[in-house]
Parts: sequence; C-alpha cells; structure tokens
Amino acid sequence: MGKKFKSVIALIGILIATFPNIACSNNPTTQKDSGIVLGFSQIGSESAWRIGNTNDIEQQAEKYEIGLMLENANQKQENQIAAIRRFIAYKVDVIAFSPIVEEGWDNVLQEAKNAGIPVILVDRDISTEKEGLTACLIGADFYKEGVMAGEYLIRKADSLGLEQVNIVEITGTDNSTPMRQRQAGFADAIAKDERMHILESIDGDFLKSRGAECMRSLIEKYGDDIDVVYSHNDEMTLGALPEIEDAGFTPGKDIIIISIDGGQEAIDVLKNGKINCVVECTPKLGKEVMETAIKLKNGETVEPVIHPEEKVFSDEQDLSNLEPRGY
Ligand code: GYE
Repeated sequence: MGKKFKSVIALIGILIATFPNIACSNNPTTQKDSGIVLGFSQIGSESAWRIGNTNDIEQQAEKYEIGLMLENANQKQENQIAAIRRFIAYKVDVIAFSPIVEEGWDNVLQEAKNAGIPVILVDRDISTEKEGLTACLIGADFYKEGVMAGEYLIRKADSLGLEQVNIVEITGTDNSTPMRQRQAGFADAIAKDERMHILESIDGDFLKSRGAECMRSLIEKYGDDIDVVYSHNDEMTLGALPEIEDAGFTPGKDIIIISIDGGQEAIDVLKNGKINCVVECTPKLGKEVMETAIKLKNGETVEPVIHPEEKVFSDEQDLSNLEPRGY
C-alpha cells in the first residue's frame, strides 16, 4: 500500500472517529457545486409540519447545490448544542438551526461567532441579551397566527350568537417561540371581547399523544362547559379529537375546534367538519434559507427577519378546490 493511500485511509478513520454522526447521517456532507456547506440542526420529527420542513430543506439544498449536513436532535436542546459544535469543528460555511426553546444558546452561538460562521435561525427565535449572535430569522409570524385564530373565534361566536365562550388552550412546547407567541396573539385578540374566557391553558408539547392526554384531563375537569379548543398545532388537535368523541361530544359542532399548521390531514378533517378553523403555518422555508446562506457566504447583508405569507382556512370558506398541502 502506498504511503499516500495509507494516510488517506488514516484521515478517513480519524474523521469517522471524530464525527460519528456525520458519518452515519442520512445526508453525508458533499461539496456541491455552490461550494457552500450548510449545517442544519433540526428539532426532531414531532409533527407533519416538522417532517415537511425537513423535506423542504433537503429538497431546496439539492436545488441550490448546497452541501447539507443535517442533524435531527430528537427534541433535545443538548443534542442541538452538540450538533452546532460539530458544525463549528467541521468549519461549515453557514449554520442554520430551529431552536427548540428560546433560552440557553448564548455560549454555543458565541463559539460560532468566534469561529466566524454566520447563523440563520430557522422557524423559531431565541431570547438573548447579547447582540449579533445570529444573522437573521426565517420563520412564521406566530403572534399574527394567534391573532388570526382569535379573530376567527370572535366571528364564529358572532355568527352563532354565543353569549359566553369557554375556551381550553392546548399549548406547544413550553418556552418555544410558537408557544409563547401563539398564546399571546390569541389572548390579545380576544382580550376586549367579554364573552371570552380561557378556562385553562395546558402544555401539550406539540405532540399528538400529549394532545390526547391533555384533552382527556380537560374533559374530566370541565365536561360540557368547554365551548372551544384552541390547539397550537395540528398534531395535538388530531390527538384531542378522538377524546372529544369518546366523551360523547361532536367536535366542530358541540365544541369549536381551532388548530394551527394546515397540514393535509387537518385540512381533510376541516373539510369533514370536525375542525372549524386551521391557521396556516408553512414549513416551506427552505428556499429562503438557501438564498440567505448564499448571501451570507458572499458577505452580503441579509434581511433580519423574513416571515412567509400565511392564510386562514375555515368553515367560512369553500375549500373544495384547495391545492394539496404537501405536508
Ligand atoms: O407548528 C408544530 C411543530 O415551530 C412552527 O413546531 C413550528 C411548530 C409547528 O412541531 O407542528
């Protein structure tokens, strides 16, 4: 075996030992035509939204010929921090990540900054006292989504002539941006309407199984006092619906159901009348992420915040010609 060949084999061995997750990743890093390598730390696979978001990032990286190092953190912040550290060690050109919660990123982001690697926040925001740790945020306006959910409810209460509206809220992951802002936007939108009462807000962690558990305990506690379920994502809504039916109530009629995301399954249930309103939150952020990564690599300035356009789907509309959602 030639000396040069031996040292190449040794180098590969060292790389695999040092970066085992990269070696085992579904998306091994490849130097694509753009010459850019993007490290992306995804939160997990908790919802159709999240899976749609991962697929979109992969497709758009392919399209823009950007080498993607994708790591799935399985809902753990410590895994995201470890992934970002691996991206720094690997000297990727740009780091992108969807922070599972808002707090606790200062140290690792300072390390990225010290290494001169720009960071794109995808989908969710962080909370920090420090300036300039991240280049920009590409994600939905969750506050507005909460407002749109609240405004729908006011219209619905008007059309049904309701005098008192008792709401239970199933919230997303505690301390995450969509949880905080969807809660705040909704609360602000209904604040001046005296008919509206939030009986309880309960943490469903964006998970279907938790949505079911939360709904079960809410029904036990409040029974037929519940007029509305406001759920921060489709997964929790889809978990809650069978619990409502098992308790003898008809979702969409006895209880008004409001959800967020707009994945295909929830839209189909909306069309069948068991959900009344779904506020759209698009997971298709990949195009903006890739275009921003290219700009950052070229040293160009980027928009500090990019929000996609989003709609409301509800029983107020004819939804028969809606395009397939793609997630
Ligand atoms: O609504 C939920 C997902 O951060 C917008 O996370 C995202 C949320 C989305 O798990 O389904």
